[in-house]
Amino acid sequence: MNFPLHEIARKFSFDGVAGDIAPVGDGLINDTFLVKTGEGTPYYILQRKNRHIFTNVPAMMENIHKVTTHLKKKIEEAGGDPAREALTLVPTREGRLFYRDDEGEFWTACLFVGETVSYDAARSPGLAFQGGRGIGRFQALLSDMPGSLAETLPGFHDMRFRFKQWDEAVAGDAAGRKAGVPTEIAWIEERREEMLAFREKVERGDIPTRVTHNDTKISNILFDRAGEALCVIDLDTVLSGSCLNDYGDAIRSYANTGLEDDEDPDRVSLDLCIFEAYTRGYLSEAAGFLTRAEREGLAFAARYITFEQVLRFLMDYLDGDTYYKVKYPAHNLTRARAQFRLLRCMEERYGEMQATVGRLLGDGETILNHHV
Ligand code: GN1
Ligand code: MG
Repeated sequence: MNFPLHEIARKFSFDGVAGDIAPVGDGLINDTFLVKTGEGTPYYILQRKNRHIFTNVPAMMENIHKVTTHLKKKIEEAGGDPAREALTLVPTREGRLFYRDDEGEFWTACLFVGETVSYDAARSPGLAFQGGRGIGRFQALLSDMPGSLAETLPGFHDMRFRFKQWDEAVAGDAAGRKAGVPTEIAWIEERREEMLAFREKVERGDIPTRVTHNDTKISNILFDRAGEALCVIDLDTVLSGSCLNDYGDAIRSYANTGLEDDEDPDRVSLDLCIFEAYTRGYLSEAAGFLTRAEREGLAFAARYITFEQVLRFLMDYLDGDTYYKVKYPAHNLTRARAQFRLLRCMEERYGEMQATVGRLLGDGETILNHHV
């Protein structure tokens, strides 16, 4: 789609004049652009939010504003650099957190954090350690955020809700694709009970809810030139939820030896070395606040979120690709199959994952004896 990007950029209180505006990133939901300005003025990120998925953009932006305000306060108190270590929203010239164009599209902007590196795969344990540290710190800094967040994406990592959507998608068979994927549908059904059992721990309150990110793939964190985690980005999904989802989603992303949408599932497997490094980094910040139930749930959380992603990709395939952007007709099916391969590896190596977490926490037996 062609948007009048310069006209939209002028709605925001940018320093300098917008020059080159070009697409960046590989998000599956929004459209993201880098806005370059003249010499001596900062660059900006301009985004068109997907309003079919984010049905309440004003509430979402309020959530992000609350989170970034708190992060900046804490970073400043700790002697850090709030402009680089937390996202900075840039308001419109009228002082609003979003601009709504004549077509009803929602646009938002934030500062581009320069001199940083981002990755779409964690190829070294050092990087994985840093990523884990970054998310652990993000959660720790937000652990005393006052007030609450609006529930902008109801049921986001709630498997009961996901299964409700799933049942409707299978029954509706909107794209007429169901008959072609009986094996894949069985993958979901075979795991229904164990997944709901894990979700029940959150529903019962055994696992607490906290301020969490909910989309912790490696591309959503910026690293500095020295390789240290600097700034957590893409805050669209900041919500109140279990911190285990952030951990699990990160393992799904970091410890995959292949791509999320790998066309060759044989390239996909679980890298236990990366798993250990991420966990080590995460625990270096989070061990202090994790409850016993959370510690016990860490390894399974990786299976939970990977399963959720298999379900969501397959569901979108059945629905006729209405949610995720696709590059070819069977893209969502390819994604579901690649993520399923990762899930199978996690199931096979679950004992080792449990043992690793236990060893790192220094209470191996408790964790080892715990079965979901
Ligand atoms: C979506 O658009 P992006 O890449 O930030 C999705 C996540 C998925 C991810 C899979 C709001 O995130 O939940 O894990 O794709 N975001 C939403 O790559 O559904
Ligand atoms: Mg996202």
